[in-house]
Amino acid sequence: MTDFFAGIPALRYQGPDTENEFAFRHYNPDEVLLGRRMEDHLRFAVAWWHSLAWPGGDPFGGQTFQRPWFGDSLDHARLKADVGFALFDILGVPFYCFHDADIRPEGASFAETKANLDAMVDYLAEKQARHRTKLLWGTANLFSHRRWMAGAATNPDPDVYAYAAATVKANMDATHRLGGQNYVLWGGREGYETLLNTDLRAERQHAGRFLQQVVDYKHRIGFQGTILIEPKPQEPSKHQYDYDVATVYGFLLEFGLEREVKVNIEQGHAILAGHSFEHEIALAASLGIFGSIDMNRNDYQSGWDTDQFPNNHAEMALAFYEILRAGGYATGGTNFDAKIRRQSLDPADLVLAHAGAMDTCARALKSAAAMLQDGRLEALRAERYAGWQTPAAQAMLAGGLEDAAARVTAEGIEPEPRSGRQERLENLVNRYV
Ligand code: XUL
Ligand code: CO
Repeated sequence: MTDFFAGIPALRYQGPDTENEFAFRHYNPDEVLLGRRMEDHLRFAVAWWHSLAWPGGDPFGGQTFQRPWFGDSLDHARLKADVGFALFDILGVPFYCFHDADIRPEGASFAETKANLDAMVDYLAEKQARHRTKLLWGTANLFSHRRWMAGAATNPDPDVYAYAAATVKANMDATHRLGGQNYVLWGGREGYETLLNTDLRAERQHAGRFLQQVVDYKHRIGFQGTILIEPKPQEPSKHQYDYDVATVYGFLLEFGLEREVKVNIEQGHAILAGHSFEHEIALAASLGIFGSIDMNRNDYQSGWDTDQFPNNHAEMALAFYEILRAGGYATGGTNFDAKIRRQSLDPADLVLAHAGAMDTCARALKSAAAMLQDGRLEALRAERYAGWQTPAAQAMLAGGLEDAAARVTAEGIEPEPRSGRQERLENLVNRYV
């Protein structure tokens, strides 16, 4: 048991005008939008690593948080889980996500580490049975320990590949046992620091084979969840192989996995790759690989992966618009891969960071649903491409280059440019956010 959140009530929806700090202003789980409950649209998840395991360090200083569950024993790990589920109850979130390293102490050997993981999976299974919060996804931390410094599946040392295989297998088993709806692979060290010591071809081949083995194992154990790759261009590596959605899609095609693996898109990673969040979501949806999102924001001045809680609903409305256009989540969800700032010491800071983020997402979702329901944006988009509905236009795609070329003289074509109407569309969006 834990009294860490003593005095903090379970949060309820009280509407936009409430003066109560410990209430939702926009997140109303049972409100129906486009035929779906808000909770089922948003599928919020708390990230174990940032909210429960992160000590508050930055490159210039170490731990700022003093949590009673920080320590290396299984008792500490169980207390952390108690606090975690107390937080989930207060927030009323349907899901959580974890890395193995977040939930169990590291052992002196692989066997000891695995035994610790198994003990914690038993404990989490009991917790899940008594609370409503379930597992959105599990993953293996293949980046913090020094053994992974030169990569996991892409490590020049085959023994590290074996260790990565054993670790991922253990985590897929754990995720399967806990009824996880997805399994995520984020290749934080699957990249390089310097090309001067890197065999790019071999590393990419090994990463591709590893992913094939993961997919194969998924089918053999009957795991029904989705395998997700989380793209990120750099940090910690100078260059990471899963740079962005387009790069991951090319990689999946190369290894015949484009129907087996989808993407978990993180806001901050999209920005680091020089894209907008909504671009990455729209591209993934158009390629049929949209899976889930890690919701956060970066500090736009620092230009680095600061993993802050989202608080700009107008910006996020465009992301949720793309998610709704894609038909919403299937097994995915909105995971808060976000950490409170290192000066935010109080238990209330942790609760209210999530509450504000949930409200911001809910407000964005409402705007996005209204824009979609209104239909004008989609009508204008369709109008822009209407010329392609004619038989002559379709025939060009079926024929050769010379057939398309012949139309110019046969029909006396001289294209007349038309307005893209960008500002008018932006004005339309602003009516809803
Ligand atoms: C790192 C990151 C990870 C993944 C899971 O930038 O986003 O926390 O989400 O390994
Ligand atoms: Co992430």
